[in-house]
Amino acid sequence: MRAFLLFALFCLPTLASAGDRPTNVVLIVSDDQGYHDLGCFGATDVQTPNLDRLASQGVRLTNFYVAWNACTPSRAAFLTGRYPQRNGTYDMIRNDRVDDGHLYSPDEYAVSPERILGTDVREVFLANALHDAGYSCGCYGKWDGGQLKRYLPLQRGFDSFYGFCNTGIDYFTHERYGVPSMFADNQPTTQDRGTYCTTLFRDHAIEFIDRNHDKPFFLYVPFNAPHGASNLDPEIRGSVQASPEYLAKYPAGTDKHSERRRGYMAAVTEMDAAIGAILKRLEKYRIEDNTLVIFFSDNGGSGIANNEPLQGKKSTMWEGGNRVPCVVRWPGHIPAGKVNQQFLSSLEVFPTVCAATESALPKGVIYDGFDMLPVLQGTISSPRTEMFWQRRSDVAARVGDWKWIDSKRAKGLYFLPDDIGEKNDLSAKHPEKVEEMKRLLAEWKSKMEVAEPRGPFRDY
Ligand SMILES: [Ca+2]
Repeated sequence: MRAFLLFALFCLPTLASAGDRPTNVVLIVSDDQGYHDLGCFGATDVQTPNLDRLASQGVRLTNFYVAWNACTPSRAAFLTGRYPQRNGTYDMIRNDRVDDGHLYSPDEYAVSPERILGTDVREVFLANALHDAGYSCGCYGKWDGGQLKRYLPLQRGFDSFYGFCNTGIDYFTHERYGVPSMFADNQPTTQDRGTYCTTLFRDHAIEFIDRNHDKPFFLYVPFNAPHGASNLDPEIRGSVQASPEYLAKYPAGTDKHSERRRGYMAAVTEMDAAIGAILKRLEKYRIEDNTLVIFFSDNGGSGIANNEPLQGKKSTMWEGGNRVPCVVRWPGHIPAGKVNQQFLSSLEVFPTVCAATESALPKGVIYDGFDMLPVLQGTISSPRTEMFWQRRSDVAARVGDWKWIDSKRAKGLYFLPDDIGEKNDLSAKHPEKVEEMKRLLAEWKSKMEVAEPRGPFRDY
C-alpha cells in the first residue's frame, strides 16, 4: 500500500485532478485545416482568437501527424488508437461517382459504399473505454465512420449524437451531393435544414456540457469546417460556406480564388468562435481546470488552405498531407504557452486520454501510440521514433528525422531538420538510408497483418 501511495504521489501531475473532480475530456477536430491557418501557427490573414488563447494556455505541437492524409481513415485511427492498416479502415468510405457529377437516386444510394460500409464493429472506440469508466460521452459533428446503425456513435460508446455520418455535406442543406445526411442519435433528421451546421454542432456541444457538467464527460466535437462543401452545384462545390456574419469579417475577393479563400477564412473564424463558446461554457461551470482539451486538424489543408512552410496538401504524402496543427490544454498538468517540437501523432490520443482520465486501456487490443502527457510536460523525450503511411500504392515513412516518400505525386528522401519543406531530395546521396526505409516499411506492413486475440482485421 505504501509503495502504491508513493507511486501515486510521484505520478500525481499525470493523473486526474486532485480531490473528487475527475478529468473531463473535450476533443475538437477541424477538417482539412491548413498547418498555417491558425494565428498561433503563424497565420496573419485568418482570425482564430479562441484557438490562439487555447494555445497560450496550453502547448502547441508543431511536429504532430495524423495516420492518413484524408478524412475517414484518419478519424478511425485516432478514435481506435490504431493504424488504419491495423483497424481495417484503410481507405475512404465514399461514393466516388460524385466526382463525375453523378446524383445518386435513393435506391442507388441505399446500396452504395458510403451507405453500407463502416469501421469494423469489433473495434473498440475511445468512447467505449470512457463509457466503461463511467463517463458520459457526446459526439456532435462529422462522424464519418459509417451510416448503418451498427456503425453509429451510439453503438460506439457515445450516449448522444448529432451530426452526419458520411464524409462531407453542404453546410446549410446538410445534404451530401443531394442526399439528406443529418442524424440525431440513431435516426436521420431534416428538422434543422437551413441552419449553418457549425452553429448546430456548437449548440449541441454546449447543451451536452449543461447536462453533464457535474459528472465526468467526454465531449467529441469533429467540425466539418473548413472542408469544401459537398454540393453538385458548380458554384458551391469545392467552396467553403460561411454565414453572412462571418463572411463580412473579410474583404470581398477580387477573383474566384481570393473569394474562395475568403469563404474558407470565414468558416475557420466561425468554427473558432464556436470553440470559444464551448470553452466559455467550461468556465461557466468552473471546470476548465479539470478538463483536458485537445485540438487538431484531421489531415492537411486542401485547395485554398495554407500549409506553409510544408509542401503538399491533403491526400499527398508530403508533410502538408499528414502533419497538422495541434493544441493541448490541461491547466496545472501541462505548462502554458509552450511550443513542443517532439515527434508525436494522433495515435497517441487514445492512450493519453485513458491515462488522463484514469480509464483502463482496453485489454487484448494492440495500440500504436502511447500516453504523451510526460512528453507534453517536458519530463521525457517522445518515445515515437517512426511512423508509416500507406494509401493504396502510395507509401511514406518517417524514421527519426528522416522522411522517405514513394508515391504518385511525391517521391524522395528528405532530412526534415534542414528541409521541412521537402525540397532537397537526398535519395541519390544516401541510398543506404532509402534501403533502410524500405526495409522498415516492409517490417511495419508485416506487423499490421499480425493477429491479435480478436484475429487479423484486414482479412476479416
Ligand atoms: Ca479531412
